[in-house]
Amino acid sequence: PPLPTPTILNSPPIDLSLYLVTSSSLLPPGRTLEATVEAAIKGGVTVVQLREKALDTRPFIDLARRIHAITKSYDVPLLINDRVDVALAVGCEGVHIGWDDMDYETARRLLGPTAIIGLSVSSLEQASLAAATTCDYIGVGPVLPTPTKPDASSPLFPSGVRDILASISNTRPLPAVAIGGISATNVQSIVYKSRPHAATPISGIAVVSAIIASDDPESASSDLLTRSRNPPPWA
Ligand code: TZP
Ligand code: MG
Repeated sequence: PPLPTPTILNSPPIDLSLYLVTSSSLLPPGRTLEATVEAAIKGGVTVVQLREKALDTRPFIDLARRIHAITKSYDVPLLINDRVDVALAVGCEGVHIGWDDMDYETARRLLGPTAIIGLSVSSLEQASLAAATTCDYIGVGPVLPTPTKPDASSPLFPSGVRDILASISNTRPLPAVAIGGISATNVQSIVYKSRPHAATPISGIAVVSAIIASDDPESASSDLLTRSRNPPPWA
């Protein structure tokens, strides 16, 4: 008989609807990341990833502690990009890692069964590698070209996201967020066009600049959330 679908014992239910990825370098002058994250959560952000490539370990941990105090007070999970050690030091909810970071199994062993661990997926091959782990979700992208990540691989476009979701739908469908170049003007179309036929659609969208660089992160967040939940006018 076919093997039963593995039960994911270690997934806490995570609301991935609106996933904020930080980048302090994109903040408007005079506004702190703390104020930005709090406003974004008030606007509807459901999960925060601290992604601060330019920070050394000590200031990264200090910032992560301050951000975690905020996210925790709203019951929003905080994930750390790349750095399992920083997540452990801070005691936050998990990490987001890619294929040059610590390997998934080691990260899981260090962080424990209840931590949230997300993996980056930019290709069908990475999708199948991720689906073979017990990771909690995948971040799929870049959907569109984006100046925020100049070293990103070539854009997948919504059709590429759709192919990736479809490719793992029979083995281990994973909650997925799309990332890269998503803004208020294209979010509806991206969510709609990336829906695979007969497979699980994306669980949310992840953005950096559309919230971090916005003059009004709270309304930028609520606008993204509302739009992502409604089909485009032409659909
Ligand atoms: N991974 C793929 S694209 C990207 C990351 C971290 C950056 C997305 O930034 P933006 O500003 O939302 O396009
Ligand atoms: Mg990484």
